[in-house]
Amino acid sequence: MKFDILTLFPKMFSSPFEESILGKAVVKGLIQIRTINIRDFALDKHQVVDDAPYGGGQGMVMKGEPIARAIEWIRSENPSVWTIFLTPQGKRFNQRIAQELAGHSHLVLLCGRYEGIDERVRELFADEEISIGDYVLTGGELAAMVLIDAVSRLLPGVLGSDRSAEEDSFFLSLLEYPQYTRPSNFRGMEVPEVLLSGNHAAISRWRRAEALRRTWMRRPDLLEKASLSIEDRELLEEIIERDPGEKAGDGI
Ligand code: 4GX
Repeated sequence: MKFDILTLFPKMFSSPFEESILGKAVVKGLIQIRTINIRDFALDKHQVVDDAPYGGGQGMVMKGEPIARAIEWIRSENPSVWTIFLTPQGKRFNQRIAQELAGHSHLVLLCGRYEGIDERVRELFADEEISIGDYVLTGGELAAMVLIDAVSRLLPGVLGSDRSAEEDSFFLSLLEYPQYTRPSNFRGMEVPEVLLSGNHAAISRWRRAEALRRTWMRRPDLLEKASLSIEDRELLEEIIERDPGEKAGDGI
């Protein structure tokens, strides 16, 4: 998978893709990340990329021409790229969208700065607009990094084994169960006994019950969409009977 990032701050992207899992994916050639400085596509002597908004008001707006030329240059290499603008006005990013994007072979991510981008560039060039959440960043760069991280880990070979694709769709409906590692006693707190029992059926049941408990307490909205087995429903009923008052928003 190829990612082309259009930005005024290409240096922001160096270390996040040099470390750990994504760093290895780059070295293995599973992902290619290229930053493109929008300023290099400005035609004037001073390489101006922003200007005051028509109609007046605060701040600056990114000019259309440098961005248009940068995108046209990428499209001249590969006409079938998918172009994404990161903006709070976009559709909210989630695991389902990450999975959809993982099906593309080449994504272009446009990172806006200032008050935004000339509307005509959006109309002409955006295939999709995505927001990573309802808060305001100083620019689209961190949003692009979040998207690349979430998409890359879905690609074959990026996470050591071929786990997770399945676990991720699972994540869409339930929160994860709690994890423990050595020592078995940490600051006076014991690991739940069942995890030391070696009884794999009992461990699976306990983990499923804990996933259901956490989801009920913290993200009850997810349970409405989850496909639950008859055993799940029985476990959940027990959980709700035992802790009816502990649900998030009910006063913890
Ligand atoms: N999820 N920002 C973009 C500049 C901007 C404003 C309007 C286009 C239109 C954000 C987010 C985000 C801040 C990135 C404003 N560009 N991006 N930037 N939340 O807050 O993606």
